[in-house]
Amino acid sequence: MLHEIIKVFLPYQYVTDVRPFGSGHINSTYKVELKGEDSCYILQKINTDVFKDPKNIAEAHFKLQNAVFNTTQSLTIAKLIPTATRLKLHTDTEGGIWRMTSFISNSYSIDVVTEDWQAFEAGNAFGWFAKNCNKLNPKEFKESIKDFHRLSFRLSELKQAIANDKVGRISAIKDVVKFYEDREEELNEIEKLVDEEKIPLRVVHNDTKINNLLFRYKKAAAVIDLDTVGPGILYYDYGDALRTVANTAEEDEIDLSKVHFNFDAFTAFTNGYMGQVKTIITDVEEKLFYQAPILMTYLMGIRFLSDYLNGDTYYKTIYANHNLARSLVQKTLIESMENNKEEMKEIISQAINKIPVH
Ligand code: ADP
Ligand code: GN1
Ligand code: MG
Repeated sequence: MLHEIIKVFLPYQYVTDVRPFGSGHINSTYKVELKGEDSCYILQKINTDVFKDPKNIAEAHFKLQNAVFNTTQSLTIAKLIPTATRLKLHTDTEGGIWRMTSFISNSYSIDVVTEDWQAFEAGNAFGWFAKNCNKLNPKEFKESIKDFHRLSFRLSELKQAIANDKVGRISAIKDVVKFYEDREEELNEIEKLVDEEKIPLRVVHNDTKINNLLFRYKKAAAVIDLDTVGPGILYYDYGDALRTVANTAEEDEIDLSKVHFNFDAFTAFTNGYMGQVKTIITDVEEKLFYQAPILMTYLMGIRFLSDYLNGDTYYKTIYANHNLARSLVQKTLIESMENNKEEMKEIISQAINKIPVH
C-alpha cells in the first residue's frame, strides 16, 4: 500500500526504505528513501478526523511556500511535493488523504530542550516565521480547526467531557479537574482582548511545540507541521512553544519531580523570538506576552484532560493513562510558571527593548 502511494508522487524512483518517523500526535508520518538519491521525502497520511478540510491545508501550505518562503534563507519550511499529475494531495482507494513533503536533509527534531542554544534557536526560528507571515492577510486564511486556541471553546469541551464521563474516569481525578477549574477566570483576559480586536489577528503557526522545528547541527533549519497555520495571535505561538521549550522534562513525563519551568531556556527563547518580532509587535501586545506561556500550557492541559475523559479519541496514546500523564505535566509546569510571573515580565521587556549592538 505505502509503495503504491509513493508511486503516485514519485513514479520513476525506486524506494529502498519507508518507515514510520517522528513523534507527532496527529498524522501518520513516514520517511521515504530512494535508490541513487541523496534527498529523502516525508509521506504523511493526514488525520481527517482532526482536519476536516485537508484541501484547505494544502492550499495554505502552497501559498506559504510560493508567497513567503520562496527565497533561499538559512531557515526554511518543508516544501509540498505534488503528485505526478500535479495534485497537492492524493486520495487512496479507501478515502485516505496523503501528502508528500521534502525531507529537510541532515535534520533532526528534539522533544526536550537540554541546552540554551536550542531554546535561542527555537525562539529565533518561530519569531522568523511570525515576522515573515506578517505580510499575509489573516482574512485570506481559514482556521483548519475551528476555535482551535479559543479558551472558552476548550473549557466548554472539558465541561462536556466531565458531564458525559464516557469511560468512567472522572471520580479518580477530581483534584486535577479542580486545579484547572480554579484558574478559568483569571486566564480569559486574552480572549476578551482578541474579541475586542485590541490584539491584532495575524497569520501564525498555531502549533509551535519544539518537535515542530528541525535542527541541522547547532542551528534551527526548518519550521514544519504547517497544518494549523492561519489566523491567530503571536501569544499562541510564543506561549505554546514555551510550553515545551521551557519544560525540563518530556510532555508525558511520569515522574513529576522532573518537571520544572526552565528559566534559562525561557530567557534564551524569549531573546531569540523577540529579536525577530520586536519590530512588528504593538504596545498592547507587548504588555501581556508574559501570560501566554501559562495560558497555552493551561489550554493544552485541559485538551489532554478532555481527551482522557472522552476515552482517548483525539491524540495518539500508547497506554491507558497517557493523556492524563500529559495533563499532569502541564499542571505541574503551570504551578512552576506561576512562581515566575514577575521575572518573566522583566525578561520579556528587556528582550523587546534591547538596543542592538553593531
Ligand atoms: P504531526 O502533525 O503528527 O505532529 P508532523 O508534521 O509534525 O506531524 O511530523 C511528525 C514528525 O516527523 C516531526 O516532529 C519531525 O520529526 C518529522 N518530520 C515531519 N516533516 C519533516 C520533514 N519535512 N523533514 C524532516 N522531518 C520531518
Ligand atoms: C498536537 O501535531 P502535533 O503532535 O505537532 C496538536 C497540538 C498540541 C500537541 C500537544 C492539530 O501537535 O495542538 O499542542 O499535539 N495538534 C493538533 O503535544 O491538535
Ligand atoms: Mg507535529
